[in-house]
Amino acid sequence: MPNGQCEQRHAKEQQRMADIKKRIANHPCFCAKAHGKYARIHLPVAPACNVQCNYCNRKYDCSNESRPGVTSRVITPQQALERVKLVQEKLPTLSVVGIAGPGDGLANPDATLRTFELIREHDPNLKLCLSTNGLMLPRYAADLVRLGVEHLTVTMNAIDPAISASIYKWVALDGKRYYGEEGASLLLERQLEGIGRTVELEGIVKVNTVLIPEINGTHILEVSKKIRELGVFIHNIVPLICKPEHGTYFGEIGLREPDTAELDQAREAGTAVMGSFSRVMKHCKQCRADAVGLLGQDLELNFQEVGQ
Ligand code: CLF
Ligand code: SF4
Repeated sequence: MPNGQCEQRHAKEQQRMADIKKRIANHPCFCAKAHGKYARIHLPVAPACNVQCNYCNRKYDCSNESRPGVTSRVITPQQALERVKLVQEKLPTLSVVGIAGPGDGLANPDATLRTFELIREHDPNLKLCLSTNGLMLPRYAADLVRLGVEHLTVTMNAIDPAISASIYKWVALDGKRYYGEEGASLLLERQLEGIGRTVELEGIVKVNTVLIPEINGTHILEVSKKIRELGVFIHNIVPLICKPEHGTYFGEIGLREPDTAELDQAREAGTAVMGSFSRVMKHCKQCRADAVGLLGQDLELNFQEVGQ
């Protein structure tokens, strides 16, 4: 590429980063500096899921963003709106409304989109945030951005279907289940397409990757490289949580969790690829699908009056 074009491209990317940094300034997950100051609420409106991760037990919340062992009661979009209004009265630092399960938001598109629509009409200043496995993102990226869902998380554990095939038992699309590498390739293809489309539409994307030392331990760097190329803003590498009592496939076969040194090492390597400290998340609390409050300091609120 000629020098002039290269400089132009670099300047455009710098401008994009500066713009993203402004937009994430009060998002406690996307911006490390914001996490002690701003709170989020998760609305558990999405019970179903369209993939089966081997570290997940469907009795619990989506393990892509939560620790197994806690469950959320599902609520309707209207109840979700009432919950947000109630929390806003008690928590003036509330800046983000997210949907993170207990299944996958986009496997429950009607409830998820309706909830975002109601919250957007109620208060245009609240940031809207969705966490998804990405399978249905190509179909809904435009709807999400149109509704003002500017913050999107896609859980992507590998960019090689031969590796992902050990992580996902099946992937279901339009009424059909796909297994092994076929399912893994389908998921990967759609994750890449969905992320690309969201970035194109100026959504801000985070990728979560579950560090499973015996499966993707040496591969995560490749995920960082790929997502940086796609324009993803931040990489969140979280540890596999896997105990026999969680009733997951990985728990049953005794797959080990990473130790702190392995997690630190993966995050450091990711930082080198992503280009700066602020582009690898290190403060994730793997919170549950109905969490409310500052990260790591969840409030115990009684929601009886707004539909348990
Ligand atoms: Fe929720 Fe996720 Fe939005 Fe944050 S959580 S949907 S991006 S508002 Fe945050 Fe919780 Fe970690 Fe998720 S600490 S599990 S990264
Ligand atoms: Fe479980 Fe989430 Fe995976 Fe679905 S995407 S199987 S809810 S961890």
